[in-house]
Amino acid sequence: MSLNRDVQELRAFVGGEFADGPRTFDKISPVDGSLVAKVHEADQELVDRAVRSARAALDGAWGRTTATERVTLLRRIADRIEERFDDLLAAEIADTGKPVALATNLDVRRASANFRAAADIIAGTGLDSFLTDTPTGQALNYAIRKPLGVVGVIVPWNLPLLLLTWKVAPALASGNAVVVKPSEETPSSATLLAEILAEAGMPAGAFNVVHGFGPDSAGEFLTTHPGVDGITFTGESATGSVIMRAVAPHVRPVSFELGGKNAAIVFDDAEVDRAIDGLERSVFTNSGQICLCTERVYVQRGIFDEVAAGLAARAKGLRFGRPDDPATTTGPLISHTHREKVRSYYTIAEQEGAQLLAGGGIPELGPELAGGAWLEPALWSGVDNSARIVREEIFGPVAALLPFDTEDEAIRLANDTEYGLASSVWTTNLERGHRVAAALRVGMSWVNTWYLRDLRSPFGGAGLSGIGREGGVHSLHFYSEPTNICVQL
Ligand code: NAD
Ligand code: 6OD
Repeated sequence: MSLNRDVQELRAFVGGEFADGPRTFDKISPVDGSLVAKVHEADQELVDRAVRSARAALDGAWGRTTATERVTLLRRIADRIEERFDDLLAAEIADTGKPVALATNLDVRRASANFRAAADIIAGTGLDSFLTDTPTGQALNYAIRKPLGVVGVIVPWNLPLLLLTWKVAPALASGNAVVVKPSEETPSSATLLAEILAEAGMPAGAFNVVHGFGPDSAGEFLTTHPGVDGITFTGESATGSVIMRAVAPHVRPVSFELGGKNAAIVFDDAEVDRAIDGLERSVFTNSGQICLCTERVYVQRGIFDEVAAGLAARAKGLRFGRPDDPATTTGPLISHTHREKVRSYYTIAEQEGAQLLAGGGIPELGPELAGGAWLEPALWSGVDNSARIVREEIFGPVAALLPFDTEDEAIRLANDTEYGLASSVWTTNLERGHRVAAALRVGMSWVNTWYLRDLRSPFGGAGLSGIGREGGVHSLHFYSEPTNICVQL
């Protein structure tokens, strides 16, 4: 496949048609600094049109579809995504610079899988009904699920298509109309998805896209819009807090998948090579830009040096390069701004007296890639849980390694955070694996693996890492509301 693309012009998609915004902004490639796209930024008026189009779709043909019709449509969308696989892949890579193997196996594959999973859940969901004894006989109770209405979907840049479809598929399956705002850093695949959904037969207005930024732009216009019935958001915890305040005047429900400072715990009974393989994936995949990535590694003291040396060797073995080079394992960070944020923690680590085990610089990649947002990973030791590099989400290819002696201490250290998204536990003692996984205050805990997904499982975080769960029936619980009907028999 060729990853060479012309500079694109990306418009909003409103009421079944592409629409211009009043001005455009530039999307720049993180690989080499070249121009990827001119993106039409939505103003208040365009967001308002999108919300009104979504409402009109609910009041019209889309609102009258049966669950069975939606199941058929969602499966057709999944087929169309597979037919347009290469186009989506090129769009995703142009925006993010991630290596082709990663974008293929993680991002784009999950787009069709998300639609199929949502269709399967709706197809398999029945009514909850039961009989209630009353003084005058029995009553039949049942609940019907109704869509929330117009759902605002706001997503980040790290897994753009995966996270967008993760939310849009169950929202549409439940009968909602959506207005989505992709990240300003990754506008391409959402725009292509609009085209694909329309081709698959999605009625006009049921799926709308508005591009732009957060404050005083499309994001804020969407979250403050009185015509939006609920917001599902993935992004930073601080942004989640702003969005909570924005929806408060209209008392709208939110589903939040936010930041993390995820711990891995490696016990001295672990298969060490397997644990190092897992740590390599969980620290460096997507250059550490996955909310589930590990940034704190607690290692039992007896194997600390072995694990630290093993992971440092893996860091040194990462291959930077063009995304379409099959030998590339590691892409750039999403932007220069983000690289500077991550790099500021390299300085903080030095100030905190951390020992650098590997990386820590900017790789020399030659003139072709000189304009990109490239950064070596960094692994640190020699700090305790009070260090900023151990407490704050960095969202880059980084981890601090800390020793522990006992199981209780490992649990205490891992839980000593305001975040609560994910964890991984490495041990051959399965009783311990279950016990420790259950004791961690997180939404997801893996044992002897990392980021292994079954799309029916609940996904989300505790504390600063989010509100609510999505995935399988958990998504349906957010995207629809039950009405209980009680009939005296
Ligand atoms: P971000 O919060 O800066 O932006 C996310 C989205 O929100 C973007 O589309 C942005 O334009 C929009 N936005 C920003 N300010 C807004 C506002 N005031 N009102 C409305 N919308 C606004 O996050 P990011 O930098 O794009 O992504 C990285 C963050 O996302 C990390 O913290 C990461 O942990 C988190 N994340 C969490 C999960 C999860 O499932 N828990 C998944 C992926 C990323
Ligand atoms: O795999 C998923 O379904 C999911 N929501 C992943 C989130 C990753 C965060 O960056």
